Amino acid sequence: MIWNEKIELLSRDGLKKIQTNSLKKMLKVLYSNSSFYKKKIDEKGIKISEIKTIDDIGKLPFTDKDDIRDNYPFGLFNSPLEEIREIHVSSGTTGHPTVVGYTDDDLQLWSEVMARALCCAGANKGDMIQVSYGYGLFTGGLGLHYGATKMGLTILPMSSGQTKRQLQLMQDFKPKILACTPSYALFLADEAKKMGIDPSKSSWEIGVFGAEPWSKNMRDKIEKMLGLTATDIYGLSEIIGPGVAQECTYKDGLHIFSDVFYPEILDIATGEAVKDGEYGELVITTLNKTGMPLLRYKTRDIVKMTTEICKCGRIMPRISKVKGRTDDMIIVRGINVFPSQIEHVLLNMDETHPHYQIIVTREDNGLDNIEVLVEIKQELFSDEIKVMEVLSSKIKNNIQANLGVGVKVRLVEPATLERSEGKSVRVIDKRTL
Ligand code: DLL
Repeated sequence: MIWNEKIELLSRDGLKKIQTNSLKKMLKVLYSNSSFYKKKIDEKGIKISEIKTIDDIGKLPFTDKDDIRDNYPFGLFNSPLEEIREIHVSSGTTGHPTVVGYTDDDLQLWSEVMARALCCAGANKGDMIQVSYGYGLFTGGLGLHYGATKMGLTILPMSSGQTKRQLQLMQDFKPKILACTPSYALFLADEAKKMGIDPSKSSWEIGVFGAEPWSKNMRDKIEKMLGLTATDIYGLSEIIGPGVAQECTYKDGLHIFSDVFYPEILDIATGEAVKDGEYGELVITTLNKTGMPLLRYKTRDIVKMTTEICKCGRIMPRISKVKGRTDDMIIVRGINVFPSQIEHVLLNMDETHPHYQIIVTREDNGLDNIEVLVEIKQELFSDEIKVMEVLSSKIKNNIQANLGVGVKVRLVEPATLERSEGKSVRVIDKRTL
């Protein structure tokens, strides 16, 4: 089922008209309302009247995560605070987290794109969905919830965690759709086996998995273990949350809802548009948002895009699975982690040097682990295990409090971690993604 046939099956020309009109309208609002964007556009030496069609978008300035962080907390909001109905927060690089605000209209828009996404994944009105993304400041839980409400699904708002209960209620209520991170889906399968439940006989027929990178191999494994069709959902808080792009049941790329999120794929070195089918950084302009509209937002996600029409009939272009990032962000258990956050913690402690290394591994059950190797100061290094244990748990607690995800800490003697003359290797990611 296609949720919005008028838009999703619209001709290329029709789509272009909508994109052009929305961009022009948004530019007018931004230029008169937002001192941040007025300054950026003026600095670029361009007049908004020069933007005649969506194809002129390349003349406009970029926005990046630093702009959001530098204007913490509400500096990029383009509506008065009393019109902001909901706020979400995701991890920033250091210090400030990334804050995003939604007006009533934005929440409607989010529900609309999420309803499209759920239909794309194969959901039908009246199906039951188990939402096992975290509810709260993370956009996963509520984003899925809004779309499912709009579509008319029956919602089991589990949030993340409570794995035994998730499995128990799956058996009792028989939901057809499971929405969670792919790593949690694997974990659910493993835990089911431990409870004596055959996961391949689960009631779930459709998976809506995303928020972290996952490979085709991982898809095969999940599908086999849980006996369902696993589709990929992509999104980021800055743009709206989940619902930016979604795979249909042909599983051949994610349809990006480009009437509202205009995508460009740019060469990482030159910033120029790449050809159809070549990898580059995904840059998105939100064409209709009011709470925190963003112009040419650099997602730092590396994807390729095709405009070939999909077998499902949808005209919207498709992006590939995310191949990597242009920065050093890693995603562990659905939580975004920047090495600089760990550095920040270590620099604030007297006992440690800011020399560290992060090792990320994936267990057979699909769960990711972070181990942080930390150099401590010579004078504090002790032969007494107890002393070392106290220190290591202090570091561990500080890092966990900052990252919001559990880590292991291994203390190492000063000057044992390899120094580099160039970019130091902070992260060793042993996962096959
Ligand atoms: O992860 C929103 C989301 C929730 C998407 C639920 C899908 C499902 P953030 O926490 O802001 O938002 O993290 C955004 O996560 O820039 C990508 O690097 C990564 N990411 C999101 N979806 C995928 C995916 C949510 N399907 C960052 N594949 C993005 C690979 C993904 N990476």
